[in-house]
Amino acid sequence: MAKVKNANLDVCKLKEKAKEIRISTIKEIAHLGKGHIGGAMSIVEILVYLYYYQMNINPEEPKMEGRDRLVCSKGHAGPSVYAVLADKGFFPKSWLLTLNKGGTNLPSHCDMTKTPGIDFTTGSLGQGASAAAGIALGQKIKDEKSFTYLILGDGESQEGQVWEMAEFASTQKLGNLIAFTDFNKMQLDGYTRDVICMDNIDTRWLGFNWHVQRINGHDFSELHYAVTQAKAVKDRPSMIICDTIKSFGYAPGVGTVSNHSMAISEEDMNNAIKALELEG
Ligand SMILES: Cc1ncc(C[n+]2csc(CCOP(=O)(O)OP(=O)(O)O)c2C)c(N)n1
Ligand SMILES: [Mg+2]
Repeated sequence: MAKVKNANLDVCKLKEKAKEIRISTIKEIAHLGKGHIGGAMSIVEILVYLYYYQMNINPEEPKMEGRDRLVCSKGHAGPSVYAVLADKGFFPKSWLLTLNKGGTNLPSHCDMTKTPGIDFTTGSLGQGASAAAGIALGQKIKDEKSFTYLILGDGESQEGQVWEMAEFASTQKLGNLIAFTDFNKMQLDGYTRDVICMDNIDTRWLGFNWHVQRINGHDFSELHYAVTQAKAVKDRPSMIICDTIKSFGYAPGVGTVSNHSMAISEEDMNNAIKALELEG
């Protein structure tokens, strides 16, 4: 994958932001005691690139007409989405420590009726895909210049609903729909390869006539190149397959399939934050 040198793309700043978002995410989950650390950590760079570089949004007016939308269809990644939304100013950062507690506005899975900045409620895997295609079609009918960004899990992509959406979105020529697959090779309690193998995921999307790219999902230059290419394709939706590491940045979860939802103690949290800060 080509890397783009763009004077406006400050990779150092984005990396610093990704580290901050990881720290906030770990704190949220540690405060609750347990949560979906693995899948939240693997999409941090995708979220940071979109929210801090690409998306036209307004935290003062979360439902602004004509805004870009993001549907995190793997709704269990809520904690890292919330860390970003709080940092952008959609709601006070103090809310982060209420994650999934009684009366919270930040449930474990994304909920558009509770959290400012969440564009669609997700958690039932596959459904966010259809919602995103519907939103993108609406934008197209209204002749908006905006984009809909969709984040799918690789385990989630075993859902038949995802492929129904794939067919629909290409038939409708939704050039304004840009999807990412968080290809971290793991799902709830095992390797994706051992459940329904996704090794041919690129050719599957190509088969549904999507524009397909494959990148390192933790590399901001590659993300920038891929999204720039995707935005230029007007007659087809785009899929950016992101090779990622589940639990990236939270070492106790890396390399183990028990990283889907983990207990995080105060000591674990402090060690993880220290490790991230030492990274430089
Ligand atoms: C329709 C549906 N079936 C099952 C689940 C339970 N579930 C939650 S997360 C998950 C695994 C998803 O794997 P993947 O999409 O790879 O996401 P990752 O864990 O890598 O973030 C499952 C099976 C669900 N939320 N929705
Ligand atoms: Mg996965």
